[in-house]
Amino acid sequence: MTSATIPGLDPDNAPTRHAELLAWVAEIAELTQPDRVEWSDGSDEEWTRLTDHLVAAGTIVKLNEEKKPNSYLATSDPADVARVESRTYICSKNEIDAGPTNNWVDPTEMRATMTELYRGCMRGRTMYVIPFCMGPLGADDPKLGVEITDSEYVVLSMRIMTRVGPQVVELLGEDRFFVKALHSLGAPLADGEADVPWPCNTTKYITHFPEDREIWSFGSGYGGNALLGKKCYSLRIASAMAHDEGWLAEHMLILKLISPEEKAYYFAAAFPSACGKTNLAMIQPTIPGWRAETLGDDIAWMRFGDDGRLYAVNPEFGFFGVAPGTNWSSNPNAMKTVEAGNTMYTNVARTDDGDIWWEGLEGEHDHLIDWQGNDWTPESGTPAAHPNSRYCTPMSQCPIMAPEWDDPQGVPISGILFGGRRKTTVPLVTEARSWQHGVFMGATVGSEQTAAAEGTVGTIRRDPMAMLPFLGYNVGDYLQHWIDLGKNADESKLPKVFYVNWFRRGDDKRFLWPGFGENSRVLKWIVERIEGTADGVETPIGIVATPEALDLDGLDASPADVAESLAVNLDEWRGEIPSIEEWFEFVGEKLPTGIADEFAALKQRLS
Ligand code: GTP
Ligand code: SPV
Ligand code: MN
Repeated sequence: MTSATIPGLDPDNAPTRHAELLAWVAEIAELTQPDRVEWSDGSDEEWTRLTDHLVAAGTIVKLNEEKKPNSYLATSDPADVARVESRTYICSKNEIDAGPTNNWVDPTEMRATMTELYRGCMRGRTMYVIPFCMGPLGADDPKLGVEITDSEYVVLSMRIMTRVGPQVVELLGEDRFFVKALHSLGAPLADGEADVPWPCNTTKYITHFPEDREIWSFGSGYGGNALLGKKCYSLRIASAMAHDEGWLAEHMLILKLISPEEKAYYFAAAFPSACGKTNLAMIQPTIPGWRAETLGDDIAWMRFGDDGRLYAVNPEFGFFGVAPGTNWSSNPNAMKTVEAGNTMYTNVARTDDGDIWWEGLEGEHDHLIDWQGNDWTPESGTPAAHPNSRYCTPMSQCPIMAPEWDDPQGVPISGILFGGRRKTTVPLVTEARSWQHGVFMGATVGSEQTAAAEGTVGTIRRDPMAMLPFLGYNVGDYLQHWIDLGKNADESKLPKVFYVNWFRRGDDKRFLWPGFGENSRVLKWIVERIEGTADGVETPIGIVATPEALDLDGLDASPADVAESLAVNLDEWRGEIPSIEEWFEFVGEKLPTGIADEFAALKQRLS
């Protein structure tokens, strides 16, 4: 088919006069050969039409309207359940600009390979064009994008996760810059061929062209592989933009903590995937008089304001949260958010009365339909929900959203927290001695692998600032960028940096620290350090809280466990040195001098 004959492609049918956008849409339609082209408007009518379509196709089921209003459960192909880091590429012009942590292919070669994959790949399907905005619509320089996709599930999820609709088209105007984000399931249908519930392709590419600010994704319909506003744009492409323009795009939650004196403190915290960001973002403090509100659970864009402070905004519009482990006691605010309805669940289990269930959720069931569509009983011996099953839900439904969550100004950050999932070695909370020491802490974050990506669960890997899978450029340049931002700032206005670990374990594998709402006790200590009122003990690794300095009133944990959670075991830390050494050797020649200096000083203090 030529453009003249693909229904919906006629520019007169388009809601925009943006010449570059219209030309790109025509080029992709001619390449991918969809049956029709449709411009997504994010309307309720579109939501109803596409959910009806996917119910008929068997991709999603409608949940019990009384229990989960306007909500659906999608179950994916068992081979398409998480981000695929081994198939994720940063195709910068020069290999050094992507390396050493990213997969790299020459951009010309990659474009040629993927163009052949895209040729005819939307046959039998509808090509949707989704204009979207990351961050508040009222920003001076709104960050726009357009995703082209042949997945209705992606259209529905993008409506939840990003700002879409006529206001975005208006912002695009006739010539405003936008990120081109091309996505295909890679599953064309021959004439009369029946579709499968979760079309995808065994060949997958999640490709970024950082200099061109472009994303090409092929073969997966899941999460960060397919909802291109999220990790692809807001972290990989945005981190490259931020490096060029002097700001930061980070894998961080944004939290507001309000003291009994009604003073508000904003924190940003980076933990690797499935290591507790959503839970901390929605924390329900257990200590009397303290309250928390949230601004974001996964991504923060931060830049210095005119007053010299670092301000953060959340580019997202929804939560794509890990389901297992979420419940009314661990995260009541997430539960209230999803219970409000309008939620797309993926790969959780379904109850006989059309509700959902996952491991860790309250309620016992003799029978379920598991995430793969099989009958499940407590004797099955397999998880009913996939460990990386997720809920996708509008942020506006969260009962503790901070009123300023949609403010383009952002919020001034008082503290930055880094953390990972470590059974040993890393204490509950450590304060950095300086900005540069904090950058060193972030640069050496280690964490046990989780189910959020393919790989062996439990293996420790270094994950700088929890950005290892999300860096759009060279990690050495990235760490230098962090150091430079601190050098050029007024140190007294910089956020203080802390390293936390909620996951330390005792001999019998039990968690030493109860975590979740009790983490407010750690946040209180952090606030008091910022105010200069709490004690900490100088150790070779930084300033560590003492049990006496933490508010442990009413805590259900043994004093011995708390002490062990805070212990700095010098032998364990000496044992870290070879693995940090190995990591820095891998980072290579671009490792900043400032980081090497911090490492030398740490080794000195440990010797
Ligand atoms: P992504 O969305 O993949 O980026 O993950 P995330 O960092 O938002 O992680 P999330 O908050 O969803 O938590 C992941 C898992 O860690 C869940 O199973 C939680 O129950 C568990 N978890 C979160 N906070 C704590 C904590 O303080 N202590 C313990 N023991 N587990 C926690
Ligand atoms: C993560 O893996 O860090 C996520 C989920 O937040 S995804 O959007 O799939 O990247
Ligand atoms: Mn994440």
